[in-house]
Amino acid sequence: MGRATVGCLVSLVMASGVAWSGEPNFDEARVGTYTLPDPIAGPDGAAAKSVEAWRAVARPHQLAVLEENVFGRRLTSAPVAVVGAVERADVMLPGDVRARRLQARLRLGTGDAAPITEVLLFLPHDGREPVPVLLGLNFLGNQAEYPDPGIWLPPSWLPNDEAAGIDQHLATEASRGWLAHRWPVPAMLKRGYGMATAYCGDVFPDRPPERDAAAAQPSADAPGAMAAWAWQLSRILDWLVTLPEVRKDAVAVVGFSRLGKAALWAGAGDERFAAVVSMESGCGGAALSRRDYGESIAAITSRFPHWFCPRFASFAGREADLPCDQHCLLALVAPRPLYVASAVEDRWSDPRGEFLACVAAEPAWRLHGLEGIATSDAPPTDTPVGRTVGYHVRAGRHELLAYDWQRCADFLDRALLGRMPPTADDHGAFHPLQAPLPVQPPAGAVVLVEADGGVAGGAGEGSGADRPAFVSMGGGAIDWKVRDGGLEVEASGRRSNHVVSTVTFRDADIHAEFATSPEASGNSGLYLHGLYELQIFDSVASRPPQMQDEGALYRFAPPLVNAALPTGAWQVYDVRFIAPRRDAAGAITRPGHLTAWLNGKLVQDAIEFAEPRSPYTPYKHGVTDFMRGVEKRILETGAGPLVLQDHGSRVRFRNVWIRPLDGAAVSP
Ligand code: GTR
Repeated sequence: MGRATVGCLVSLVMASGVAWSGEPNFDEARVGTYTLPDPIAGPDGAAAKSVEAWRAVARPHQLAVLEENVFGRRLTSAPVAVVGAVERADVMLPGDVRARRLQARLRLGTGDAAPITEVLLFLPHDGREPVPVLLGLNFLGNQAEYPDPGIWLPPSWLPNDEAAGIDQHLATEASRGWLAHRWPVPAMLKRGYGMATAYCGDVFPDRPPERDAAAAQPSADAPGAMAAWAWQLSRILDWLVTLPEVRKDAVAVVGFSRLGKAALWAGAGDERFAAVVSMESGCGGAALSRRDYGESIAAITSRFPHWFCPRFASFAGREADLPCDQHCLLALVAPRPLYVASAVEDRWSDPRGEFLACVAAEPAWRLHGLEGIATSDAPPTDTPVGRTVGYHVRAGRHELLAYDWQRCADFLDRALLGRMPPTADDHGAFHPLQAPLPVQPPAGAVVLVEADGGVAGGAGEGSGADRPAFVSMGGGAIDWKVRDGGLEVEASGRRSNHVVSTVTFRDADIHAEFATSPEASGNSGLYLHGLYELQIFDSVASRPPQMQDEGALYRFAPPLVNAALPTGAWQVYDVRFIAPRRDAAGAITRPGHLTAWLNGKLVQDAIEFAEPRSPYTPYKHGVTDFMRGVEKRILETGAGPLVLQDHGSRVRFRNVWIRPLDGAAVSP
């Protein structure tokens, strides 16, 4: 450690925050009325009438108002130097994504006191360089963003996080990949975007004592963490634009939550950022402060007094006196593309207030002859709107998910790169409900195993209308039994006593609840079409998780994060399976892809796969004539069964259902 940070450099001390004991308002009816300041007004209060007037007078004025009242003075630029050599490594990411990984230590400023930040950059390595890059800061160090043992562990102070394996304020091996579900590198690289990140605490550790570094009476507009993080982002940009692999005109700044606030402030002040993306940034970010809903100025400045300038706290309870509001921050992004993402259950961030700020910021784009968000009707859940200013509110809680990145990339494809987003097999968002267990099957689901472990249609041999949900490898009756509320694997010495669903499907959402058993390390699996195995395995302690661990798509990709639960606990998989497409000769014409959630965590993110790689598939190991016939039909129709695997362990299954996504499902 021993590094100076910007917190020290700016001698930041803030007046102690307002003690906040109020109840947040979550009642839309109690929000009240308010009047917003004009986001394109100059000091005389009159709206700019031309782009020139906005640029010369209104824009500098609006920036100054936000500096004085919310974020504090912007830090001045500083020379950036690479310390040591930039590390470049060619790596193969899950889904066979060829990538180049760059790591660099950047000294921001001169002298011993200058902070050093470590930048991690993944680039697609497929001849498409230079590429657009999405740059965002992270919460727990670069190593937590992606499970790659080659990523440097930062020497900086980290907040302790027991679940992430950080307990001495220092990065650990155990913390590798802990937040990978928030940073979907392979998926974004496949879309042609580079992904850059750095730890925010490299320049300003996120802790209130940081403000106690010096003077007792800081000026009312003294900068805080947001200003330091915005400065860090701009300095990283200084370096990114020197790289031949990076498109200088297409670096977007992105941030989630508190770091979304920082991304907005960075993008507002530094017009070299070609686009700005806020993910659930809430109060002090994209949400209007004048709306009394969710987190308030009183709440945020008392809990995080070090984030903003001291004057911001003085507006607690008198938001109407603020000479600006957060739509003024958004308006400073114009005419560049702006994307704002919210989540329905993230009421603390006020999703509606984030949408309304986009609407209120629109005059800044209109002044430029652009349309802005172009609607004042809040869109339904999971339905992105807007072409220059985009917005979505997805189902679910405060998190940063693959869905958010994918919709952000759809938006940037059009708004920044002028190209159409790929038309994927997109059957809407996939962030399944995984609690409480057992989860109620949705409409259209075909239940194979009931919530009590009973097997739909019974377990006996049958045909026609009586055909049971599963047959054995030989096509006959299964010998698995219902025990302790689950359909239990009848473990065989040869480890091939699998059960094969009689329903076949091509593209489908699959839900399976299961509990492992101690023998053979709780090994089992969901064999999709009998060809692609999602692992079931006792692997709670495996950090970072490996290819044989639970959550892995065996032989294709280890899980993004270890989401396994201990032996015997009921666990849950939800899988979106898009089968490969084949031509008449059986050759794959388009790879399949798969997204999987395990126990509430995203473990596979749009992983691509083609020909199966496991030597243990039921069409090889323990194969029967019946299974040869199943395999042949997969090649002919593209549709296949779900196979529950026997691997010598008495794993139990319950509440297993399939929801076909296309018309290719066949029920017996
Ligand atoms: C919360 C804070 C929010 C948001 C969030 C986060 O505690 O109240 O403003 O920034 O933290 O960054 O996770």
